[in-house]
Amino acid sequence: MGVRRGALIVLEGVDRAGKTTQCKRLVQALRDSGKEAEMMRFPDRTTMIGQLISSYLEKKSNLEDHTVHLLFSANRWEQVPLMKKKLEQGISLVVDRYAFSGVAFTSAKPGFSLEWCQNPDVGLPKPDLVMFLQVNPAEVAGRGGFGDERYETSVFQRAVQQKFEQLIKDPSVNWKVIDAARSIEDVHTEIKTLSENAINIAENQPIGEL
Ligand code: DGP
Ligand code: NA
Ligand code: NA
Repeated sequence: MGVRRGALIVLEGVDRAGKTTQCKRLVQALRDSGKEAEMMRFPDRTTMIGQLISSYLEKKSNLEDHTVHLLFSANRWEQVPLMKKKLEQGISLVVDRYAFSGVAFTSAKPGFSLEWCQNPDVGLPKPDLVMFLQVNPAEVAGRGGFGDERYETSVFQRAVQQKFEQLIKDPSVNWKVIDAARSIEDVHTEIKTLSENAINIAENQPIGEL
């Protein structure tokens, strides 16, 4: 038998839920316990497509809404060969946002159905585990204000939150809802346990598709 594959682990949630902090902590904890793990994030602003997205988010350029949706999806697709290679080498990937952010953020705009938003991501590697970091906007008010990027307003973030609440009902995805209003340490402990279980299960299963 070959190498056991790694698990594809995704953290999702609205802005300021603590995803980036928890992704970093999780990768470190998995490595400390002898597992191979790497962090990825979407959008990946380092590629050519990612630079178009970054300029749009920084409001340095305007892009038509369908167009930007397809660019975010393309930015995930361009990493698929690398993701599959790493998973097959036994490296678990801890990913800060994925296709669910794509659907939640675009479908929060007027005139976009969930189905239209999901289509471009159909066929992407399916996460073995998606943890939704749930926060009440009032509870994270103390984490500081929003930045100046596009989408960073409380009205839009509430609409995104509602879309995520629809998405987490999809039983074909292994969603776990995490109460992210607790301390960083408590949230980390739960995320680590769920991730270790997902890694153990994934190694005996083929990589799925969204
Ligand atoms: P971050 O680098 O995680 O702060 O994400 C940048 C912003 O882009 C954030 O407001 C969430 C949003 N975003 C992430 N992925 C997508 C996507 O696929 N589509 C859209 N429309 N927005 C996204
Ligand atoms: Na952000
Ligand atoms: Na973040």
